[in-house]
Amino acid sequence: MSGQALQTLGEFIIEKQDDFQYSTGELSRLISSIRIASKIVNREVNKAGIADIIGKVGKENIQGEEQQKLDVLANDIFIAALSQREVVCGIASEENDDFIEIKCTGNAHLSKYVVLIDPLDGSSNIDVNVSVGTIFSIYRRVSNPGSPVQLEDFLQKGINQVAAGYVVYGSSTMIVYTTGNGVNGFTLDPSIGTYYLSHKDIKIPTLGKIYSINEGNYIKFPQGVKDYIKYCQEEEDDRPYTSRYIGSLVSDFHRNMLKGGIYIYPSTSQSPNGKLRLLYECNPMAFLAEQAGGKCSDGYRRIMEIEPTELHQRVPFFCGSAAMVTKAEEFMAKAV
Ligand code: AHM
Ligand code: MG
Repeated sequence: MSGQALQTLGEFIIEKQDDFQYSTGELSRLISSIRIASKIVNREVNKAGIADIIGKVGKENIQGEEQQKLDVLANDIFIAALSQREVVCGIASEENDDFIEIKCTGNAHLSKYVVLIDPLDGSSNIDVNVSVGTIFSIYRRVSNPGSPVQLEDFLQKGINQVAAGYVVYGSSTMIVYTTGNGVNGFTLDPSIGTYYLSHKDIKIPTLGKIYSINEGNYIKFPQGVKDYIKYCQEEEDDRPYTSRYIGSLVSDFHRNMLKGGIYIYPSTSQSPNGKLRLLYECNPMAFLAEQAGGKCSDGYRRIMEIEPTELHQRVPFFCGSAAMVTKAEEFMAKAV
């Protein structure tokens, strides 16, 4: 039997190390740490149904939402992996009010990277056995190396991202990431705990046939979004489009990346900035989408050019196939 050997994520990281300005290996080590933490979280997510770790922990996060136990666990696992291995100088997590400064014993206070992470997105889906995910975003710090990490290191525009990615804990577990040279996806072989390159150089179709939005909120949507939804439903050309909404951003985004489609979480009359967080969810997804040839905006502006003002800032989100996002923007502009 002949055939090309499968490439593991570990091999891929080493091979790509020389492609970028990060040949010190620091970014490679950081991505390796995320890879390891994701396997531990995967193990916990997989046994959630039997391990009595589902349920509410009784605490609320900064947005006033109830955290579930697995969120807390995933948060702890990623923070431990990143801080113990001394690969970052700071971490901001959707689950923590403030950023964490990594005080290190070795040289790590000189580490130049910060990580922003949503450790377990879509956690309301856990207790019904629907896929959840981890989203991460990596920046170079802007303050002086060696000094304590500052808020300004985290409040950077998305265009400054060095790397971003997500893990989807689905029917298969996958890690999909970019370091600014295209997007690659790796599927976990759970029997040996190894990720293999399975989706090389992912490109999102320019035009898809899927729209993903929580239509239950229709009445609260801006007119431009209502008009775009009607457009998606019209019988004309290649429409109507198919509606698919899991309610787990990573899964909805992943499907649309592979098949083509648009994901929208718009502003609503109750939440003028929508629900999703610019730093933990929208910027990393925008980096991935653009690297795959797609597009992301808040309905008017490119997501990655928005100047962040606070860690937990929310923003309306239109993301996916470029032609579909452009069309939705046209409806937004017309409705103003
Ligand atoms: P979370 O970070 O609290 O899990 O919320 C984000 C999730 C996304 O995964 C998903 O796309 C969205 O919330 C669904 O929200 P809604 O139930 O309002 O449609
Ligand atoms: Mg989230």
